Amino acid sequence: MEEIFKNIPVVSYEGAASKNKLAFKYYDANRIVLGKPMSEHLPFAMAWWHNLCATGADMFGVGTADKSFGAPIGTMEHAKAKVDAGFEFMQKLGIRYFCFHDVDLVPEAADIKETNRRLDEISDYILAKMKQTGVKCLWGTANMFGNPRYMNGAGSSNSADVFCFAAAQIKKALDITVKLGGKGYVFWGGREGYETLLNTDVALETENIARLMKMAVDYGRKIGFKGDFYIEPKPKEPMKHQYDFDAATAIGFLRAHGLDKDFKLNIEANHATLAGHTFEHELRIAAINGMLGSIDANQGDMLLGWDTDEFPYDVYTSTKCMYEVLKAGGVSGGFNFDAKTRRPSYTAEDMFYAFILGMDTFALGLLKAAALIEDGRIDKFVEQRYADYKTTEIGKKITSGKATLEELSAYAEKLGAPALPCSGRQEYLQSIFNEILFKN
Ligand code: XLS
Ligand code: NI
Ligand code: NI
Repeated sequence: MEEIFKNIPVVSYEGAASKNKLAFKYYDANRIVLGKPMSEHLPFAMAWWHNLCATGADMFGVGTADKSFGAPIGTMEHAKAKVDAGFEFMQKLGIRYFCFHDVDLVPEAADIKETNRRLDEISDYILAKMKQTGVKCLWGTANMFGNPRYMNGAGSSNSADVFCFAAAQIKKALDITVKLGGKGYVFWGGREGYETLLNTDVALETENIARLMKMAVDYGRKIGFKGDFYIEPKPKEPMKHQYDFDAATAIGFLRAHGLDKDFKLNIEANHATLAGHTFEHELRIAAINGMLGSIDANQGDMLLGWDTDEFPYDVYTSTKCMYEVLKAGGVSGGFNFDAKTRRPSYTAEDMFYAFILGMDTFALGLLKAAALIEDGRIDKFVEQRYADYKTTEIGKKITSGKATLEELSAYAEKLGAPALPCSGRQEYLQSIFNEILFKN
């Protein structure tokens, strides 16, 4: 088969001193960090939709990038050309996983039976490539937001026929995910949300979403899917009130509907900031609830305020992310670059530069997070800050869950007034962070 990215060699690690544009400066797959190779800490994935489909079109203009890969767009020949391009791309970068929506893989036909036949055909083709290359599937999902039928959402649609169509798409996307050995299956709420209460039954909509998810779990388990289902929280865009606003909201929803044993969360950096949170906050909330599943590794732009899906570049954030991930003992999923090159970065080389940037940003984050943990000062500070609950009788009583309000009230009366809590030392801790970030 003909090489598609002819001017691009296999990208390898050359170290921070290298000036080679097509080399990793920090991502050294075999380097051992805290007892594990970098590649195991960072199971990176390519998002089919951004990398192989998106051309840079936005609401003000058409695409700038040519993603035809030598085949006519909208044909099965093009679908296969994307597979060829994607596998060559992943191999050249040492990316070991991919993620997909059903409609990223094949052009949708007028009749779902024909779309499904196309999905069978393309998944055979992908499977053969996976066997040849060792590349794996991280997760699959169904696009239940693009087609006009989903104008009111999928599980949340007012139309039972649309609800059924969503069920059909999920069933097939699960079939393909299982066929490709995917580790996870994602529900991103898409248009599951609402614009105005004047026309919306929120109770019915959210219950129906849960019903659809429950059916997906039942079917998935029936066909042998052993992985995790994920909700990917996002607060806005496209809808004003998205039902999976953030990690805490999604966890509450999963628990309320008895879905928490089968589901974890897929946390996306850009969605976290849209929700008014930091990425690390969302990761921590997921982790402490046993729900940290997978990560959509990208970044937003605070000055724009929508889901800009940029490649990760901010090392402060990747360090804080990896700190959470290391503390949580890793992720069962991976790091999916749900990211696209900027519209003016439209060439094939830019696709590679983007992944090199993202992979190096996370490699640096991993190294710096490991250094923060090994340094230990921040951990120690946090431990001491809460020492009351480990060392004093009253503190221990509170955390044991045995204290009563009357007892604590009597204790407080005896105190007169408590001393101020110890200093939070934020600036001192931030200095440590900088010191470690910029130390060679
Ligand atoms: C959109 C989401 C989407 C999911 C998969 O904002 O990030 O790309 O990751 O449907
Ligand atoms: Ni997103
Ligand atoms: Ni995403």
